[in-house]
Amino acid sequence: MSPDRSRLHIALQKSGRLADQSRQLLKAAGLKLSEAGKNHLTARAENFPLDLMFVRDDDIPTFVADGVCELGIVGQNVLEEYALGQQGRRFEEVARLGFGRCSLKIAAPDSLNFFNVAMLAGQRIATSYPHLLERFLAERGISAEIVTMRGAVELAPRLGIARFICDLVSTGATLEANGLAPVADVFDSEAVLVRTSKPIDA
Ligand code: PRT
Ligand code: ZN
Repeated sequence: MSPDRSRLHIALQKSGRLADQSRQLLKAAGLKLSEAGKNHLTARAENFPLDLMFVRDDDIPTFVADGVCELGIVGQNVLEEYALGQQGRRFEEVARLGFGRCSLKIAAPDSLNFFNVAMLAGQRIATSYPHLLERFLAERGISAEIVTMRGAVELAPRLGIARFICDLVSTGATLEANGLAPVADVFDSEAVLVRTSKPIDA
């Protein structure tokens, strides 16, 4: 199904850390949004030819890269991980939005007194961002085993799955609660507005 090209389509996170601020941003820009109920996957702007699509943040790069949505609001971490996995990007960053700030960091058990990135060689590192981690390691000539987990990455050391983790951090409270401490920065991120660079057929 190809979208109605007389209207713009923007992909937003349905629920989660970016959802409220993404909608607030559109409202602050003067758009009147028809109130979407909790289970609605789309909404319309009443005063501008714009449709909103509420999806999981992980799906936003695909929607925008494929041109299903001309625009999207998503974290740079999700975009970059997607681009590295696809060996290319079909979207352009239009603006940094100043919210959703976080940093992808490597963390180690807080009992570790000394850390140097070379210590990652030959170790297992659990992450939901295997491509970003792989690039970080490759740039430093380090060979390590990446264990991909969809969530609960902080539990990996305690479960004996991996000694190190690579996960998003904002306040650091989750790491601390799990006896972990940040030791290296892999990627800094914030929410961005992206547009497709796929040619749109009329
Ligand atoms: O359901 P859906 O797939 O859409 O959502 P999600 O669960 O995948 O993502 P969500 O809503 O958790 O995060 C959406 C985006 O918010 C991320 O892709 C980041 O760009 C951004 N963001 C900002 C964060 C954080 N801060 C953050 N702290 N995403 C996740 N976290 C997690 C982190 O993974 C860890 O578990 O929060 C925990 C750590 O928080 P602190 O404050 O204890 O350090
Ligand atoms: Zn997600």
